[in-house]
Amino acid sequence: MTVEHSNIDYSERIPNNVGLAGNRRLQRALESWQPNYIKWWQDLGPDGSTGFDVYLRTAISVERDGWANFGFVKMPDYRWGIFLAKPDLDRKIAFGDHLGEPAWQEVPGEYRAPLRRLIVTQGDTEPASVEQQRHLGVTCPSLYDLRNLFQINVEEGRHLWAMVYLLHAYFGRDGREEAEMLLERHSGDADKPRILGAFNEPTPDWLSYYMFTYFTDRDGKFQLAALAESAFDPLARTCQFMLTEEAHHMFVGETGIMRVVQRTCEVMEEVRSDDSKAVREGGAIDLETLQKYINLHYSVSVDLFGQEISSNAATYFNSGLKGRYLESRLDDDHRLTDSLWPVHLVIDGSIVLQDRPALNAVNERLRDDYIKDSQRGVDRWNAVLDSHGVEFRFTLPHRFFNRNIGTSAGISVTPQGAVIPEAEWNAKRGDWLPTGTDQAFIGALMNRVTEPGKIAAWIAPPVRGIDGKPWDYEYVRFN
Ligand code: BYC
Repeated sequence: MTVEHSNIDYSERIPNNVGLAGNRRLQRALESWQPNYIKWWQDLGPDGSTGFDVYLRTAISVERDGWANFGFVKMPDYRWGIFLAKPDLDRKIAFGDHLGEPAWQEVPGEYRAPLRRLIVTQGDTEPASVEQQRHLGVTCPSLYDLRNLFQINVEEGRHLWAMVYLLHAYFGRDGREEAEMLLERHSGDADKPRILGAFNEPTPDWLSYYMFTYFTDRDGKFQLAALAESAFDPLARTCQFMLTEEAHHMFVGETGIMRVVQRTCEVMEEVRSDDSKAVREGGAIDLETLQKYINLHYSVSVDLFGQEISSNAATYFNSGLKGRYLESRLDDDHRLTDSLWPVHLVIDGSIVLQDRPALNAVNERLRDDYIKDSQRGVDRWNAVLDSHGVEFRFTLPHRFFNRNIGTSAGISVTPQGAVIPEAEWNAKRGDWLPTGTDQAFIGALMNRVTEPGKIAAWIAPPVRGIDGKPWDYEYVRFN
C-alpha cells in the first residue's frame, strides 16, 4: 500500500491524509466500520450530549499550526479521521536487532502477532476512557470543564480510529476482527472487560477525572512515545500525531487538580482552619482526601507499565516494535547487549534495588521516566500550597504501593515504601486510599453548573479560557 501525505481532506466521508480514496478496498472496509463506531458513540459516548453545540478544535493538518481550527460542532458530527505525521522517507530503525535498517512500511510476517497485540492493547484504552467518562457531563463544574471533557472524548475517539486504521490497512481479516472487538469489549464489563486494569476502574466524579487525565493519560504519553519509535513506520507516525493531542489531556488534569488545590487553600483561609472537617464544611476538598486520590490514581497508572522484568518487553525491543522514551536521544548502543538497569524488586519480602539486564527492564525504565514526569505536576500543586503559606505537601507514594501487577503485586507496601503485614495494611487502607465515605463526600459535591461565568464551589476558575476566549465564554450550547 502506498501512503501519501497531504493536508487532511474533509470532503471525504472519512477525513484523512493517507490517500484513502486511492485504496477502494480499505476505504470500503473502514466505511463499513464507521456506522458501528457511531452507534458505539451514541450508546456509550458522552451521556445525553447528542444535540449540544460544543466549541471544539479539529485538526486541519498535521503541521504544528494544524490545530488552529476551532468552531461549534455537534459531537456525533465531529470529523473523526485518519491522520499520520509526515513521513520521513529516509527513516532508519533506531534500536534493536534491526538497528540502522530502513523503517518498515509493511508488517514483517514474523512480527505480525506481537505488533497486532500492541496495537490492539493501545486501541483498547481509547474507547475505554470515553466509556469511563460518559456520565461526567451530567455533573460538570463549569461550561469550560464540560467543553474540555468533550474535547478529550472526541480525541480519544480519534485515537481509536488511528489504531483501527492500522488494523484494517495492515492486518487483513484478523485486523478487521480485532477492530470489531474494540467496540465489543467495554470498561468494567464482567464478561468482556477492557484489556488493562486501569481502564476497567470507574471515573465517577470530576476529581477522579482530573486524576485520571493527569496520571493515566500520562501513561498514554509514555506508551505512545515508545511506540512512536517503532520500526513499523505507520504506527510510529500515527503515535507522533496522537502525542500532540495527549498533551492537552494532561494539561486538563494538571490544571484541574491545581484549581482544586487553589480553592481548598482559599477555603482554608475563609474558615481559618486546616482541619479536614472544617474544610469540607466550607465546601472544598480537604488536602488529605486529595492525597488519597493521588495515591489511588498513581498506583493504578504505575501498574500500566507491566512487569519490572519482562521478556515480552525485551522481545518488543529486540524486534524493533517498541522502543524506549526518546530512544534516538539516548547515548548508548540502542541494542542493550551488555547493559544493566537498576530495578526495584521484592525479594524475600524486602524491597531491593538490583542491577538487571537492561533489555529485560525496558518496562521498568519507561516507568522510571513516567515517575519523574509525574513529579512535576505534584511540585506545581505544592507551589500553590506554598504560595498560601500552607505547610502540607503532596507526595507520590512509593512505586510499590497498592500494586496489582509486577513483583510487588499482593505485597503490602505503605506509601512510604515499608513492607508491612497484610492485616496492618488493611487496617490503614482508609488512611491511604479513598474510603466509601470520602467517595460519597466527593460525589455529593458534584452538582452541575452550566451557566457561563459560574463555577462549582469546590474548584477555582481557570486562569484563562480556550483559543483566546475568556473562561466564562459559552463553550457549550445546549439548544
Ligand atoms: N493490566 O511482561 P508484561 C493510553 C499483562 S494509556 C492487565 O509486563 P508487557 C490512554 C500483560 O499484557 C497507554 N494486564 O507485559 C490513557 C502480559 O499478559 P500475557 C496504553 C497487564 O506486554 C488515557 C502479562 O501481564 N498503551 O493510551 O511487556 C486515556 C505480563 O506482563 C497489565 C499501551 O499500554 C495491566 N496493567 O507489558 C486514553 C501500549 N500489565 O502476555 C488512553 C501497548 C501487564 O501474560 N501495551 N499486563 O497474556 C504494551 O506495551 C504492553 O501490553 C504493556 C504490558 C506495557 C501494557
